[in-house]
Amino acid sequence: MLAGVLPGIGLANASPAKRRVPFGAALEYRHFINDPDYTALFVNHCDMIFPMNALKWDALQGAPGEFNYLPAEGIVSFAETLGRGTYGHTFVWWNALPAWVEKIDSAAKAEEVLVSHVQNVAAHFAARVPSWDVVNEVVAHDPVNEGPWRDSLWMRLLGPSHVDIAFAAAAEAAPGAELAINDYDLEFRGARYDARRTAMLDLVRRLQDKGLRVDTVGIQGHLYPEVPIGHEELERFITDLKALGVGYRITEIDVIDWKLPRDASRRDDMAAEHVGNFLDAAFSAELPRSVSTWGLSDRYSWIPDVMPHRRGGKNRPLPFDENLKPKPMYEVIQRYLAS
Ligand code: 9MR
Repeated sequence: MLAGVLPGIGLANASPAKRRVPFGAALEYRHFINDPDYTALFVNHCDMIFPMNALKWDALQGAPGEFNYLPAEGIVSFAETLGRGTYGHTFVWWNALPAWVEKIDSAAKAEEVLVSHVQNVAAHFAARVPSWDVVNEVVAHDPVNEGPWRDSLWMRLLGPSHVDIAFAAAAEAAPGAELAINDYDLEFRGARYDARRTAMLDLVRRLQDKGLRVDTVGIQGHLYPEVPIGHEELERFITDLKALGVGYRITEIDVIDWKLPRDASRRDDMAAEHVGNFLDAAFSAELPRSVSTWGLSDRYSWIPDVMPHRRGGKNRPLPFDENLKPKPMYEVIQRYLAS
């Protein structure tokens, strides 16, 4: 069957090493369909394979009530066929909204549409997607000056209660699934990051006070080598989550290397070292439920579009290079995950 899906991928290669913590990566549908060598890398190295963009609102419900499950279905059933895990990213986000949603201008309509989106998507995948990022990036970028909640259409129309509404709808529609809050900039040292961790813990408590279940926090892990990891701060954050009965996953590792030296091998070493510092801090608090990277090879990443390398180099943010060869970052990650 696999050969039919992707010529050239043999099942003989299809069993990644045994790990104490599963390793996953986000896969963009376009590349899944068009680049079999790239997709084979996921087959050969990932315990979890999940849609990068295909489960976002704009991909699923581009027009009201018209759901397109084909791309997400393709990746989820690919993971299933291989016996790998998968992950649902994401029901509610400030970004990736279709124009018809952006035009909603009343709280009642916003709530109706949000609940029906969650119900429809959760019911479609039922138990096949075992974990969902119920909300993504709802903490303000800078909670000291603009927080604690991030501005979004949902925030403007429904206020903080949009998060409660999303969690209540997800708990009902996906009763057996793990329910997560996913966010970035939770791992660094500094006042803005302290405020983000505090806002996240407050958000978890808020949901719990309302009787809503939160199972995990996703720490994205988009790392900037010029920003130090807050070792003690991250450890404390994970321990505080644990005290609230909440676990964590590392969901979107990549290294924003725009300010690193041009020399590729030096850059790769620095990126790997930084990922190691991050994992060291997190793992010393508690093992995550999984560690995932945002893509797998430097061939495809969002970083060159948003933060291109400043000295004219090509960005090298991921564990495998453009030619699908493992880099030091891959070895470092596997060292933490190995049993
Ligand atoms: O990498 C993703 C890019 O391909 C999409 O165009 C973009 C908008 O949907 O989202 C990017 O992924 C983001 C993720 O969903 C949430 N955390 C930050 C990621 C990088 O921007």
